[in-house]
Order: sequence, then C-alpha cells, then structure tokens
Amino acid sequence: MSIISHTPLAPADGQVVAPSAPDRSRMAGPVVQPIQARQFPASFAWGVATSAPQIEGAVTADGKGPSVWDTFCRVPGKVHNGDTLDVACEHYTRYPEDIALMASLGVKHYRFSIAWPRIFPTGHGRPNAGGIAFYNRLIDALLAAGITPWITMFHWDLPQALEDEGGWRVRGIAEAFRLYAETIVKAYGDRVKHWFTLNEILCFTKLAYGVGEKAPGGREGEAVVNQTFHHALMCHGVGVQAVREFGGPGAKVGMADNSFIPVPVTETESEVEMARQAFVQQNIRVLDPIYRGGYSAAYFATVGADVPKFHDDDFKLIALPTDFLGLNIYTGYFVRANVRGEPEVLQLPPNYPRADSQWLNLNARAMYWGPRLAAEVYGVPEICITENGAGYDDGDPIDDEVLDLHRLDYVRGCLNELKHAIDDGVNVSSYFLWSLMDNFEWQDGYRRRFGIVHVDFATQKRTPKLSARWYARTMAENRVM
Ligand code: GBH
Repeated sequence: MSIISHTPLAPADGQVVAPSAPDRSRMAGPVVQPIQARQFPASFAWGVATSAPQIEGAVTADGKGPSVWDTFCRVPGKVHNGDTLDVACEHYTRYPEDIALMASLGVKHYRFSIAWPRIFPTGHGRPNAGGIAFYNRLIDALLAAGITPWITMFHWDLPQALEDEGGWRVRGIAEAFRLYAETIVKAYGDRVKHWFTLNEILCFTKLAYGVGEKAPGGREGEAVVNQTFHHALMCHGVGVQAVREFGGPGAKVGMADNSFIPVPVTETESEVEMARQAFVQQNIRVLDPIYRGGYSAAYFATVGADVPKFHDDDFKLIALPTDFLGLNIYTGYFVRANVRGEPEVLQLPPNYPRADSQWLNLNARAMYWGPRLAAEVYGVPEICITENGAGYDDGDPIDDEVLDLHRLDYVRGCLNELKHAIDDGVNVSSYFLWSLMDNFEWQDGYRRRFGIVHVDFATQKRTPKLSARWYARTMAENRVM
C-alpha cells in the first residue's frame, strides 16, 4: 500500500499566500473562454409543482369528503409501510410557511391541484363553502407573494362517493366533472389564468382499474380500462369548455400528460422516424384523439373487441382546441427499427442507471425528444413541462444540509436538453420541478422523496436541499448552470 501525499490546502503556519497570476507564456493551446450562459428565453416561466392529496393532509377538515386514495391507503398492503394521506405535509394549515419558503427561493410560478372532494364531498349538490374558502386563501396568499398560480383540476383524488357510483367506468362521471370544473373556474377564474384539466390519465385509469397499483386498485379487463380512458378524455374536454366559458379573458388551458417519450438511439433519419411512429403508437389512447379528433384505425386494431362505448359527438368535446400541452417528463425509452422496420423499444441492461424509483431510468435526452415530438407530430403550439424531477431516498439533513447531488445532476441534465429543444425552435414556455417538497409518493408512501425541500414528517420541519439552492439560482439567472 502506498501513501499518497497531498499538497496541504492551506499553509501550515497560518500565513496568507497571495494567488500568483498564471504565467501565460508557459501555457500552450487555446485560451479557455469564460463560462457560456445557457440562457432561456426572457419570458420563460420557472416553477415548482405539487398536488393536493400528496401535501395537504387535513383529510376531514372543513367538510372534506373521502377520496379514493383515503380509502385505498387503508387497505393493508397497498401503500408502503401503511402510510396514509391523513397528515402529509400539513400544507392545509402550513401553507403560509410554504409560500414564504417558495418566495425565499425566488419561485414565481406554482402548479398545484384542487382536491375535488373538498369542493364536492359527495360529488354532487352544492359546493362545500369550507373547501372553496381554503383555495381562496391559498390563491390570495400566492398572489400576495408574487407567485402565479397554475391549477390542476384533477390529480387522482376522486371523491369516494363518485367511485361508489362507478367512478371512471361510467359515463356520468363527465357530468359530475362538469359541475366541479365549472364551480372552480367560476370561483377562482378572476385570479387564475393557467389551468390543467387532468394529470396523467394513465395513472387513474389503467394503473387504477387494470393494474391495481393505484386507487381504487381494480384489476379489471382491458374493456373497462379503455372505457375509463374514454371518460377521462371527455372530462378533459369538459374542463376545456369550463375555462372557455367561465375563465375570463386571457385564460389558458391544456392537459398534463405523462406521454411515453421515445428517444432515437443514434438519431439517424430512419431512427427519428421510428421515434415519431412510436410516439403515436404509444400515446394512441390519449394524444391521438385529442389532437386528431377521433380514434385511429390503429387504435381500433389494437383494442379489438375491448373497444369502449362512445358517441361520435364525444370527439367534438375531446378535441376542443387547447392552448398548451403539459408534459410530465421523468424518463424516456430508447427506440430503433426492428428487422421488420417497425419501432422497437430497447430493453435496458441490468445496470442501467436509475433513480431510487425503479421506473425512473435516467434518460435526460427525453427532455429534448418529448417536446420536439409533440410539436412535430401533433403540431402542439406551446408546451409546458408540468413535472420533472427524481425520487431518491436522500437521508436526513446533517447540519441542516441535504447533499442531493444525484437529483441536482439529473435535473441539470434535463434542463440542458430542454434548452437544446428550445434552441431548435420548439416552443416550450415553462418548467415546473416536481416537487417543491417531499410528500406522499402514492403507493411508495413517504419513503420515496422527490422534494427539493426535505420534510421531516415527525416534526414537519422543512429544510431546503442543495438542489433547492441550485434551482433558486437557475431560476434567478434564467439559465442552466
Ligand atoms: C407523477 O407520476 C405524478 O404526477 C406525481 O403525482 C408523482 O408524485 C410524480 O410523478 C413522481 O412519481 O411502468 O408503465 O406502469 C409519475 C408516475 C410512474 C406513472 C411510473 C407511470 C410507470 C409506468 N408514473 N409509472 S408503467
């Protein structure tokens, strides 16, 4: 074993040594330029995102009804460690502190969701005044702190009472959603100009009624799953209509989708074409009907006998023009052509890097191809990155610090790719980091942390992680560093 001796970092006897100027005459090669600022457009909106069920807690406060997640998290074995939404980040009462925290980080845009069961505890009837009042307080406090609210109408917390009527399986959900969407747009539309209808349709349809991993935990067949997709699409259209009718001047609306993002491995012309085809194929249940006004022949061929019931008129609603598309981008999938010249999604080698969330393969290039494909294939006029981030089990703060360099580094890589997409002419207007703070990560409970602010769930103490400090500077300087 050899002992390596290092030059001491500081002179031993405390004397101060002035740094000497480098002797340029002894240096070869080109002069290194100062760091180039990878600047974003001046109008670019930087923000953070959360959702009501994941942070609010106070699940019975002021007349709130139970959601399917309140029920699901009590079913043994469904959520890691038996964690519930009951307390979460206590944001329902601590929102002033959380807004002050955002302001201290220089956050100017905040995407959050409204809890449907706070507004309609049983899904029908008159709106619950206590629920309406909470979001009035929240919105007013945000505006007072100079933070623009961006509202997601639905982020998976369906009122349990509506699930008891059939939930997303039944067509009547669209009328219940109309009542809800119109109520919240009328209540908050004077102050809120940015709306997302639904968050990630896949997660409250297929994963919730087919795979059983998300509430209400159904394991039903593809016919039911396709029907839930169809009803979700209708509700998206209903949400768009509500914003057009009651949102007032300047209101904008779109969906927040977790589109499947294909990444061509070598970017040859043929592989890029494979990526375009895969983008359509893999998003055939959501993007195709919204942007092409109906189900495609390929869709009917895929679903076969499990085709959902629909009315032709439904597509007038589903395909209503929107202002932007929200993309939640965490990962991407490498594609190339198979022997038949069709797109093939590559298996990843076993040691391919990923976050602690098993599904979150680190593929920053998705942040280039996702927006680009949406613009090229469907002509999306404006794209919002509604979520991006990484779930790591960071560990507790040491001396008030959490050195989450893994999260920071992945997000930085994603932002570099986003900058590249913008430079290539893709109209991306905003970016929301998921998430402001550690929160209830669905079936993974509180173990999986996505926050740039650490939450100690025993004391509710918030500690900004290193990534928060870095992101604050990124937002302030409007550039990737
Ligand atoms: C988003 O979900 C959510 O909007 C947010 O609430 C959540 O906290 C955040 O991201 C972090 O997870 O293998 O085909 O089943 C992303 C959830 C996880 C949904 C991966 C799709 C796997 C696809 N996605 N999941 S599949």
